[in-house]
Amino acid sequence: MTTLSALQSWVDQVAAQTQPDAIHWCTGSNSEYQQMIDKMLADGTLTTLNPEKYPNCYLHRSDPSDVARVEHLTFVCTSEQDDAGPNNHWMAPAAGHQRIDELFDACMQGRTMYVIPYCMGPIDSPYSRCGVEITDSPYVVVNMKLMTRMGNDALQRIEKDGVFVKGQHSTGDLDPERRLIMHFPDELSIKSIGSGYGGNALLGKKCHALRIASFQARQEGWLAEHMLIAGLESPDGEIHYVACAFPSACGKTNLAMLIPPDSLPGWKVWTVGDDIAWLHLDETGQLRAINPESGYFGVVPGTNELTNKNANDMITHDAIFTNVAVTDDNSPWWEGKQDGAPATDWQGRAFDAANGKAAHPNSRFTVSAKNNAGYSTLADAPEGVPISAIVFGGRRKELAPLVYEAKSWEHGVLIGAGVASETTAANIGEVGVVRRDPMAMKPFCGYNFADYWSHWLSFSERSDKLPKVFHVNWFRQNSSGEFLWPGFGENLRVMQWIIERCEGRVGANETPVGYLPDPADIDTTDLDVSAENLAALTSIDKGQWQEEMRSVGEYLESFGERLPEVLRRQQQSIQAELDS
Ligand code: GTP
Ligand code: SPV
Ligand code: MN
Repeated sequence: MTTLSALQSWVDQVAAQTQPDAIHWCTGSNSEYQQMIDKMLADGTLTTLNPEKYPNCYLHRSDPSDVARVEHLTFVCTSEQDDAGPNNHWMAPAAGHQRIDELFDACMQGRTMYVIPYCMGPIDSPYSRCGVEITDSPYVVVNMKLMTRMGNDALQRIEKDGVFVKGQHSTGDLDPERRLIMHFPDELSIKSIGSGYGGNALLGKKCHALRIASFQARQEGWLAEHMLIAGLESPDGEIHYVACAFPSACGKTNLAMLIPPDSLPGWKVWTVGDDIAWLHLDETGQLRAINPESGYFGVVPGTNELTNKNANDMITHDAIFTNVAVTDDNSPWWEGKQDGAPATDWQGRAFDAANGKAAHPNSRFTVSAKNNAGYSTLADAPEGVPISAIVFGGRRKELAPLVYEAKSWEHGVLIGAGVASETTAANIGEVGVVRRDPMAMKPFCGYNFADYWSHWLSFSERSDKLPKVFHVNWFRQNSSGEFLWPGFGENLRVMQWIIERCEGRVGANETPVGYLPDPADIDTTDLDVSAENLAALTSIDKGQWQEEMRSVGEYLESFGERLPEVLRRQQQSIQAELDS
């Protein structure tokens, strides 16, 4: 079914191993999508949602044990353990293959094997990279159709390029004891079994576009990052593009689709991407970004008309919902939805608050980017968009101010390396525990973080036009657990300050940890935040920061001799300044 013998022989080999009843090469057509949907409606994998209110929307209820990524079962298999680093679970490649291949043996008997050629990035972009996912899950096929450029066009490019990332996936028996996600960066290959969930199963996304791509990006001089890309259009029509790295379920989709508050007339926000950015220096030294994806796999809870109108609108048609609740008129329902009430919970049981939330906290929507009213016209541009600012962020009740700016690129890399955030339901495991999540890439960097930071640092040798670097925190709380900052659309006020800093139009207060805004420089027109809260949001607590910088120092040292000296010196000088 392909002229590329490397692809045909790999497909043959996987078929021989997994023994499917049939093999289907995906074309990416709309009729193929509908065929897959119909098949899943027939076997109960999907149900139809209210066709008047939610046309072409479907609900998938996953196995209750299969609702999130599984970092503890995710491995990077490099020949040397040090190359994967302390930030990854590691297995030697031969051992990794052996362990997972046992699970793949004959696992597709009675099933159809789907071959999905896909292109991450605009089909005609030099920055794009292709892959082929083999899967026995029609749910994966339809999600890949919504999320990537998939099918015949991608296959043509693969046949032309001659290179592709191999992704082998099966849902297996969904037993968490037989679930593994393995990456073989040297072979450009991924093997994943035992899960049908997004990041574990849609191999173009986290497995390819972050773990494998970050590994390739280091060798080739670019960056693959867990970042949204948004264009912020000011009333004079100028658009500044920003790339923002926040950990999973910490606000990327929401910021990428932001609707400005009424008190900031004339502003518009355009979505280029909501989860992943591939960043390259162009020949002038300008950093440019493409979004390798063409759809969204977003957190449902909290989405509504007020928090994220664009997302709320785009999921009213042609969307797949996973693990949400359902109302008695068969509409999807989730915590934070403004209307209706749950009749059935995410597991299909009659809703009972004693069982916990109605929708799973990590319930997700899948939609094509075409559904987004704010989709940027440049999202398909092969050359990507120029980046004015890089913004790191985390979910922190305490410590981190609303916004601060790095004093240099090197300082910015330290800020990124020191990002910490409360864990969320996007991964199976404890929620709400603060952990280091450098550049929001803790679960996604395909190699040793120490080498990754060296790679980041090397960009200042290659360009004198790098974007400014910032850190934001929308999640500060008071002692009663209330947010100090309203967040969502109001975050534009902070992004405005960031743009003004990039343009050199506004001053800032210098502190040892970075430049902070003067509260008077944040536009607070019609904003309901007390002067006291704003002061707390725009200042640092010296004692807490002394402790934080010590902890960042200890964390960095845990990477041993690979830690770049420049980063160590950055940390030490800030520590010394705080201690003086
Ligand atoms: P992934 O898809 O997991 O990578 O997550 P993401 O970074 O795109 O997170 P998303 O925008 O989906 O937000 C996750 C949760 O945080 C949702 O429940 C949002 O409603 C909530 N959230 C987003 N932005 C804000 C904010 O500014 N303030 C507050 N309080 N909550 C927010
Ligand atoms: C995340 O967990 O960061 C996500 C969802 O964006 S998943 O694609 O499952 O990784
Ligand atoms: Mn993500």
